[in-house]
Amino acid sequence: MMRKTMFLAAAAAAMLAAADGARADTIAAGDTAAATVFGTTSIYQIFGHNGAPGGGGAATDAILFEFAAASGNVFTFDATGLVDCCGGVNLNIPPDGGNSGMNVGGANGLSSLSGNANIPLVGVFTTDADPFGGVAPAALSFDVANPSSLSPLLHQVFYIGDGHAGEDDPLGAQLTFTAPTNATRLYIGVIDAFSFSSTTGYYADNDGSFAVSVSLANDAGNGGAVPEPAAWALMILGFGAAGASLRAQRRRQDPGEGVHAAAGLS
Ligand SMILES: [Ca+2]
Ligand SMILES: [Ca+2]
Repeated sequence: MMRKTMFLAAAAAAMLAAADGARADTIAAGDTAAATVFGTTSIYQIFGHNGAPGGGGAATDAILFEFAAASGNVFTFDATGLVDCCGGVNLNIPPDGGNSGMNVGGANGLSSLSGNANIPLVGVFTTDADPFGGVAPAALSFDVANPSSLSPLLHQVFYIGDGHAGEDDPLGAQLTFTAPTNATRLYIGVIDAFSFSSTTGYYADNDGSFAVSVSLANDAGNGGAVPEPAAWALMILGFGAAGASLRAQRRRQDPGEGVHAAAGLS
């Protein structure tokens, strides 16, 4: 009996660890950390959920950085490297994204994202609570040529690009991203979909990677804000509706890898 209990406890712990993704770095104010974001790294693949519900093969887990909740947590990024969209194509997409627009549907409780480039580096903030089944916040839209400093909402996927103002300009002003006060997690990854304009998916045919440097500073002293229970209650509301919507989307879309490859898209 004792052995069985211990085994079950160990198995549960292993499952919890696996659900958090392939990699989890802790980052403190004043620190800089490095990560490799592959073309296959779906921003939507968090807490063990499928990050490619639109099809096109399996994605890899979003890269996780954990940090202490506080007001004034400001992240900055430097990203370099190249990916490609669809196998057999030369690596030609920088962190700011490729030369056509996108309108990618959200998944797993995270918002959609649209903009005038495709497969850019993106991020999203969460708490330690899995957003799956919750109502995603409004979608953001970005313009590569007109980036701005942002204060994204929890679960609101946002454009990072190379982390600097202007298109493919590493000398451009550093962009700043202020985390929600109760956020404890930053995920980074890329974003993709069939034709860049449907339910997120089609990561498996991407090649290459971005080298990303992530820095955290706190501009509000040692804020030490406490996560708000009210936020948890809000996330629990509407679980059913969002789940039903996601299932409906999965049924409608999945044109298949062969169709996708022939189109030479996404
Ligand atoms: Ca840029
Ligand atoms: Ca792709």
